Amino acid sequence: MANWETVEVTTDLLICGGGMAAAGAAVEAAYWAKKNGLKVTLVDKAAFTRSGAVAMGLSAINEYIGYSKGENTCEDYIRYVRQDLMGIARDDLVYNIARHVDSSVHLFEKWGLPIWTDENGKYVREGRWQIMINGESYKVIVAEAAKNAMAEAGFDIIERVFIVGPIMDGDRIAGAYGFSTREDKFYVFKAKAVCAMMGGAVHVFRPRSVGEGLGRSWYPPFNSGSTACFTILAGAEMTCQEIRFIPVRFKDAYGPVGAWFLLFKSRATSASGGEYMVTRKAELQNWAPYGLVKPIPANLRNYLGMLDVDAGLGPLYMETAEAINNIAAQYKDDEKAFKKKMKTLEAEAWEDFLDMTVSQAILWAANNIYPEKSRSEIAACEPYFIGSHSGGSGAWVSGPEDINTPYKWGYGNMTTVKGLFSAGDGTGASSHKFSSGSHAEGRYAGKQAIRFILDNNTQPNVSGVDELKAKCLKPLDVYAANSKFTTDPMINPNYILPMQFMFRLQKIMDEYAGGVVSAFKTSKALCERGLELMQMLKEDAEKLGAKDRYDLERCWENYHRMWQAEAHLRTILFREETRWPGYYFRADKPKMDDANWKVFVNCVYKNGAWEFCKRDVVPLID
Ligand code: SFD
Ligand code: AMP
Repeated sequence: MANWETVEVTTDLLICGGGMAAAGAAVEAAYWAKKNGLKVTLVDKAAFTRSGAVAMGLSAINEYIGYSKGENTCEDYIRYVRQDLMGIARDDLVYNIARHVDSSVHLFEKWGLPIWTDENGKYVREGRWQIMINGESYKVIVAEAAKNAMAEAGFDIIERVFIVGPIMDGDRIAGAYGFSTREDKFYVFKAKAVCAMMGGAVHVFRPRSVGEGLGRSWYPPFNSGSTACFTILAGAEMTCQEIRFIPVRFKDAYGPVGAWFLLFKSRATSASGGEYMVTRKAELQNWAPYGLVKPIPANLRNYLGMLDVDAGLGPLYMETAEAINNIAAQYKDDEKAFKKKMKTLEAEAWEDFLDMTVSQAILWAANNIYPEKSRSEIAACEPYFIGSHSGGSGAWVSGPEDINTPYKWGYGNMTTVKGLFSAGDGTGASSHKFSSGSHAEGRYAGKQAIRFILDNNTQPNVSGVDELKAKCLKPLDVYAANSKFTTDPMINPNYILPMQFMFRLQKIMDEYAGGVVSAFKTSKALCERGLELMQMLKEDAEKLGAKDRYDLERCWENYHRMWQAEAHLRTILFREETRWPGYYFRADKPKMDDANWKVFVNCVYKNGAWEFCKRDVVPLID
């Protein structure tokens, strides 16, 4: 076996991940742990200051209720989220995040995040729920506050350690294991409670960017399904594993569209200029009642555009020039004011991308696109698993302790596994939390985890460390034992390299589970065949080979993606209807079936087998 040092860390609360949810958990847990003589440890596979989905920055905060300012109510937010997910959302979780999210945003501002304000000092709204920020350094600011809170309490943040999986003591979480991505060190973390907050999953499906732009995606490629895999293998019940998110983005560099639709009030059209949201409006009747309210659910907005593409009317375009000129036209009687407004709008258009998707600004420049002069192509992306945006997949967690909800088993945001908590992209059926809601949910989960520890203040038993180490380092051993058998170590019948493994996984998902190549359509027969191929891939996962530490990380990332993929395929197969056209279409069950399927589909992986069940959707309010 590879000769790596074993490092043991014993703590009370282990926070796995260092993104928005984990930063929230750290701030809150550090406070409550210090007060109660407990210890918190945070582990991130990257550098905390610039890790996760907000690494590059963001240009908006997408969940800000503004209830203390009388702008909106949390009840309105519940209705908005439920509607956007075609009726399938946990009101209790959405409400809990909504009632805490404004305070996270106010903290961000206190910590130094510049939020746009108007002449009266009011936050500038992008849309009803979103506010504009100068957010290039958003993550740096939020991480710094968490670092300070942890340092003041005397707690450690361990960076560049990749979490591979959970350690269990019977039905209770006992910790996690992983390895350093910089040194030859295997890590065992022993903890009384664990927060799994390692983000969503990208590159489970084949991306549109292959070869020429391999790795480019809208959501970060380094969010590789670790939270889903961790919670599944710990035995936690999972929910909404069929709800992937397909965003429409500026084509090829994946620049977000929210500012264009909401702030600039832009139209999206097909090549001949038809506005699909208008020309295809009648289609929305087929998805009533969800298709008939405002805002129209994100998947249905996608779907209408996809119908145009299927009919050969593409490419689709964002009418950027029209939108900018429409706004500036208000100043048309004053040439100087008109020019000034045009300059401001151009600057805002570029900053939107420079704040969060720099590559889109580069692509515009490379393609001679002047947003004020010409329109720009948009397209539906490959699917992502992201419980915090407009998807819904994640762990099934307990509702808040003070709310009358049927989904409750003790500690808010605890999974069905004792002591295992999650938030952000890790929790399901509570979409539209985004960066701010993930932070607020993380804070809540961190506090609840400390509460759990105070009530269960014993160190669970950790055994089998040598076996875990052997399992963790096995890809290095497999490679070392076999790589000399062929003249080119890239080609070897005794192992599979992580890149090839990922390509195989992505091909299965793309072609059988409704990815880009199959125009987001699948069926029972396709899912079943996909699962046969997945089974063989799973067998080959035992033969993953890593030539170095870097490759070892890639092996485990793809292993994590594989579990997310399997949960997804199986859940699509179980739900015999099409509920989210525009995300995926079950071609053999092309209609929504509220009578049988207005339910959560949940699954659990137990004793080597998957179990599925339906759980009622119980609204908190009308
Ligand atoms: O334009 C391991 N998001 C947006 N949210 C907003 O509020 N406004 C926006 O403008 C947003 N837009 C947007 C967004 C994201 C991206 C990439 C773009 C644009 C281009 C969404 C938010 O970013 C998102 O909701 C939250 O960040 C989710 O938080 P969280 O904590 O669930 O995930 P994370 O922040 O990605 O952090 C994950 C962490 O886990 C670490 N990690 N650590 C150890 N071991 C492992 N095995 C690990 N695997 C992962 C990561 O390093 C990271 O620290 S727009 O589209 O709407
Ligand atoms: P996006 O850039 O697509 O991630 O969107 C940012 C925010 O704007 C999210 O809250 C979206 O749900 C919302 N949004 C984007 N486009 C639209 C639209 N056409 N109508 C309503 N809301 C939208």
